[in-house]
Amino acid sequence: MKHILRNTAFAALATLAAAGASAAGNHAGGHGHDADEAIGKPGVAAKATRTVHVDMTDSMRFAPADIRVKQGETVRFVVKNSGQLKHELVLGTEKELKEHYEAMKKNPEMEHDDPNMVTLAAGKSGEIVWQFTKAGKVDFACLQPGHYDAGMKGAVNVSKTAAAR
Ligand SMILES: [Cu+2]
Repeated sequence: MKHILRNTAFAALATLAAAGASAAGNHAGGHGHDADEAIGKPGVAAKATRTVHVDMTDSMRFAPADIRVKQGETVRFVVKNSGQLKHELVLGTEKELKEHYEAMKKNPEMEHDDPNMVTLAAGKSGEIVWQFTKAGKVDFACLQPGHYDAGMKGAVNVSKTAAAR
């Protein structure tokens, strides 16, 4: 329930943020849900075929920033914040990440907690379990104000498998 409320709050903020630029809006085509599917879906931990460790630092970098997976694979990301600042890893399309980032800049206190992201205080670790259902590129970024601009981003390259074709 909490999760849904937060989502709704974010959607409202994102809409407000977008309103200035394009009053015509994004709602006509109902693109919101397509975008979610474009990057895959929340995974089931028991089905994870791989664990990928990702380190986040105050030099505004993810290590590794380039991750390769196979289509259909469920990956358990174990994310560690090795810095002194708050960092996060958010999976999304580049467009979604940019929109979300702009909304966060306007509302730095905004809290969010979705299956496609993990926000971590200094020294903390957390997990994302995600299934990559479509071949292509899934971006990820830290959306804390200033971090994305500083280059705190990366990509998951999802390769097509014979089985999934
Ligand atoms: Cu960061």
